[in-house]
Amino acid sequence: MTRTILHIDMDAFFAAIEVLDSPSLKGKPVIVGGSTKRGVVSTASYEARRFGIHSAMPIFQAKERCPQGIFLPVKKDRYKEVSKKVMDILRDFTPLVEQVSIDEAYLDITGSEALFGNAEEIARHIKARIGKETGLTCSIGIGPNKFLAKVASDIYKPDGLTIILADDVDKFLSRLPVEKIPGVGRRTIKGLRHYGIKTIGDLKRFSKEQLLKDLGRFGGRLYELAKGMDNSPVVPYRGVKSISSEETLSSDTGDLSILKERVISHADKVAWRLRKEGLKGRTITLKIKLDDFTEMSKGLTVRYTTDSTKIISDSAIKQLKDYPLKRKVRLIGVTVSNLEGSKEGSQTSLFMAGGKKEKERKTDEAMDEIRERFGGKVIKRGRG
Ligand code: TTP
Ligand code: MG
Repeated sequence: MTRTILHIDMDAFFAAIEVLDSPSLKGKPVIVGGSTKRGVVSTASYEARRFGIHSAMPIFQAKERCPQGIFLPVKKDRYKEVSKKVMDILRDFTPLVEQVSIDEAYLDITGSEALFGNAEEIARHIKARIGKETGLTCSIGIGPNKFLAKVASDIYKPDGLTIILADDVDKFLSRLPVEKIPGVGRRTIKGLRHYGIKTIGDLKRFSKEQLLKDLGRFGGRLYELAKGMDNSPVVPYRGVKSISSEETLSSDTGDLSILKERVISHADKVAWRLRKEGLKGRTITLKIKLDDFTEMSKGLTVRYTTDSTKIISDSAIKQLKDYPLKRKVRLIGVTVSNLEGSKEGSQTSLFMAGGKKEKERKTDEAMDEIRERFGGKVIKRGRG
């Protein structure tokens, strides 16, 4: 089956956030990195890169190359907060989002095209939303697999959008230096140079047996990548312990009917992701942050693992009703934890067979189908 994979990589991520938070830095060489004597550069703005500054370079060297540079310490928590916002936006397009670093993710949008337009339209849509909601730019690559999508996203940066069509794979790869292959480190490059291999095109002159013999298993992988082949799946929620959805409300409110509606919407999103991933959870937690920034999150453990929209939203609403709201709410969300795979025939499947629960499952399935066909925006669940 042909797949459509997107690879998204934020531009000069840490530095771009620093510029966002201090607009006077715009257009200046900004270098973010360890502030100790032996610190290294985490990243640099594109202006600073013109001085030859790059990630992992010692700070003292960066200072020599660019004495007028603005050197800032790493604010990891702030970058994580923005990263979360970006990943949440991506998950609005498909639950098949695999985050691979703080600023990078793969999306499998095979089959999502009917919802949001073709791959290019989806990518433009994503860029627009990230721009609007975070103020940052990203680069996106589109290809028939993860490897090609990743290669594509690196071709044009910043604010790039590059598509590798199946017919153009050879053309794209033949001139690409081998170091652009993810996982190819200095040692492999040295080994490849030994055989006069500099580009991916050069790799293709060698047989699979030869590469396997000289480079071991990685040689076999290189042989496939050189042909543009990569079957590795997009694996969302790798080892995750919970799935959640939350939002900072556009204005603080104490209105229970508004809060209830938001809880249902977040419960629905979480349940949808669980179902798409073949996961079920036992603990449902309502998270609330009040306007004085105090936070409360209460969990409720249900008897059987579930992925049902109704059970999750009912439980979260119960927690909302039980909570004495003394102030206005600033943030609200729902988390499901205590997860297990639903395909292993858990107790729930027995419990679900027949009766009311069966009806709920059918409603969920019907809703998922509609959502897949027409997009998440068109269906809103009624209040349960
Ligand atoms: P990258 O995506 O590699 O770099 P970047 O986002 O700064 O720039 P580009 O536009 O080329 O994508 O890494 C993401 C963030 O991870 C980066 O902003 C800082 C951090 N990082 C380090 O802390 N150390 C490193 O060696 C690298 C490569 C990145
Ligand atoms: Mg980046």
